[in-house]
Amino acid sequence: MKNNLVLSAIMAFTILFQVSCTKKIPTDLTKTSFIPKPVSVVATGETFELTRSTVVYYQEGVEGLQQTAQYLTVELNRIGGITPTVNSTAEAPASGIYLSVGDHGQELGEEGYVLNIGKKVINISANRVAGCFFGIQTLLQTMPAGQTTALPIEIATGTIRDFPEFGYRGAMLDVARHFFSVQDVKRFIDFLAAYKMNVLHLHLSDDQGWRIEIKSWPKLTEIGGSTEVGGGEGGFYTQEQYTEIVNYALERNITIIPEIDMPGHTNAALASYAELNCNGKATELYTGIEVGFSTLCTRKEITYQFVDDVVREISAITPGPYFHIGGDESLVTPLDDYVYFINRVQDIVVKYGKKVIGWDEIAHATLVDGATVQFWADVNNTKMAVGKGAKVIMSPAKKAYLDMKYDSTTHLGLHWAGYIEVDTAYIWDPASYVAGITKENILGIESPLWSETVTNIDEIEYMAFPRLPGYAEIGWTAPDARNWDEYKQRLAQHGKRFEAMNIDFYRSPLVPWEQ
Ligand code: IFG
Repeated sequence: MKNNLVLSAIMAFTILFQVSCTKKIPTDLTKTSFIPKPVSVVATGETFELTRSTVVYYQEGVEGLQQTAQYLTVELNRIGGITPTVNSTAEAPASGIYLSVGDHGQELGEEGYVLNIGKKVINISANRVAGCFFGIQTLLQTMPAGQTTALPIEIATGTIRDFPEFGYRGAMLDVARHFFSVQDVKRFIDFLAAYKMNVLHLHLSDDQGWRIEIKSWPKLTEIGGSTEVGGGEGGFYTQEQYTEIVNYALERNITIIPEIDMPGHTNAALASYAELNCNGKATELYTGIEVGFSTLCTRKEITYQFVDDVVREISAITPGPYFHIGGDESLVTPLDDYVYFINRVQDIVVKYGKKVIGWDEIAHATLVDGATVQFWADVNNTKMAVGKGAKVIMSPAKKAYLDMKYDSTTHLGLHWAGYIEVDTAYIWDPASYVAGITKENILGIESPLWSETVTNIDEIEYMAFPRLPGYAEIGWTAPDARNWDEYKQRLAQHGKRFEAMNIDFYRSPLVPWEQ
């Protein structure tokens, strides 16, 4: 009997010893594969234990901080199945997770943060609530990506001080060539939030589809929203659904920028209203992928009533400061008509309180104060725009177009701008990409995903991952702190995160994905 007891004790101890050895307790915060790479990470070699009793506190009297604390609890529930209490507090708690806002100096700016992980208290503090949100994204990357039942979640202690290189870090989703549901757009927003991007540009209209309800011009969606590339059923967002997307993005510190592309890329509108055509005849709906064949009638007054109504209605439900007027590939609009049109449309956008963004071709017009051009292909347009006082969003097709194939074997995407493997997408610096366009001229970076060949969320994921985190890092991390050989090791660690989020990503052979 005695021997059995001794044997059982030895077995129990052995199992306990093995378990404690296999569950590596993290103590070196600098070993975490953060993307974007933070400005500074200092480890203090201990461990914070996140348990069912961990409380989330937020500094009382700071607008928006409670919502950010709620966001954190939703994420903690997704990861660890815990439902932390959320409490406001006048001062720092002795334990738990604590969000606070204070004066951390000019260097941290509007989006920087300090993440202090102590043994008992994790404090995320910033000049603004947005900084706390981005600090949460960093904290989440110290935890398992997917659902874990192994509590406590152990987090290595230390201090991270961080702030972004550019204030505009975004992606564009073309919902016109192929339509994507509100749910799909929200999932795309989740991807942007996870990597500290803060802009989603929605390409809401094109030759193949009109995707946003305009109450004063109902046929834009009744007819213009009724199909898509390939002849599918298309679709559109009601203004209520658009507002749902805007609010979902706002909760994640993401600004929605609506684009109505004009005067070219307008066949869906021209098919919806005969009077918008110079010959007074509605065009046929178009489901191919050619570009440059359509134009609004730039010398008809009804065109400007149309634009005024569209800009007014969309601006009224867009809290963000920008309205994107497109302006690309107006190949059948005579230049003087194009310039006349762009000049008038800019005034309409300003009238409704928004700042103008346009593709780089709008540089041919007289740019209003505060106008921004989105560089995609023409260096001379972009330099002309800077010469007229405009800022630049860097979206070089050769580097940043998410619809470009990875290589010649990629079954989705186009390759007119070249193949963009994960290294090509990462190894470039927006501030030196175009001679004469410097950091001072640049608002930031945006990676457009055009959807001629992309038809559903799985295909969106395949084209966006793993390149999107690289664009997020280019927008956040200083160029001298970025290096492909070092980055790819961190990216490899995020493969597990992509899997945990059920992201159908391209397993590039250039990345040493962790098995
Ligand atoms: N260029 C067109 C897009 C799209 C794209 C596909 C811009 C600004 C090629 N315009 O990029 O509408 O067709 O890669």
